[in-house]
Amino acid sequence: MTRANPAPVPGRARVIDLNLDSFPDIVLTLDFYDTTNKSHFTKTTIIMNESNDEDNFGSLDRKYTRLSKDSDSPLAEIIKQAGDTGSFVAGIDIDEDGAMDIVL
Ligand SMILES: [Ca+2]
Ligand SMILES: [Ca+2]
Repeated sequence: MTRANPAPVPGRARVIDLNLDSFPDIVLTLDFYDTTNKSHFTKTTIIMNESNDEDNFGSLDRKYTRLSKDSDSPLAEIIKQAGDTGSFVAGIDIDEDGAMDIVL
């Protein structure tokens, strides 16, 4: 049996400090099934773990905000690049320059 599409991904969650603020952010990759076209596709979502008290540096009061793909944040590029076929997101310093790189 051959598949026209890649194997479906039921859903993956990665905990990565994307903006390197020492607080873990969450990247979700979820699988969906299009019954009309009978094909799977994925959506990638980023949940940012942000300060809820900007006036007090170091405050542990946090809030979770979904990052829009239309955001001005450079991290929105992850969502755009993942498109509807992304199945894996990882953060690793591939070139060992001290800055995290993203693997899709
Ligand atoms: Ca973070
Ligand atoms: Ca790097």
